[in-house]
Amino acid sequence: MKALTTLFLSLIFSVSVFAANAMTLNIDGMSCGNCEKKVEKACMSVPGVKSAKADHATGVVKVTTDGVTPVSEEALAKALEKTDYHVKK
Ligand SMILES: [Cu+2]
Repeated sequence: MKALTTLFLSLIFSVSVFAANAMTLNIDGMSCGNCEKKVEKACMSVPGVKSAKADHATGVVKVTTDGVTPVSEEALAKALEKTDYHVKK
């Protein structure tokens, strides 16, 4: 019974950690695939970011992190400030 409880708790924990590893940001100004690449590159330059997938049609970039390095929305916004795109507040 204890083993089952432990299994359950670790399952819930891993799910919540997984959720914390994904971030979605709304980006202003993307209009084509080239913009997507620039946004993705800027996000990837932030330490701890594992992947970035931008979509200009929805104006969204989905970022996943390595789950070890804390990645703040501020750090991503700062990296994007260097491009022509900005995080929608
Ligand atoms: Cu473009």
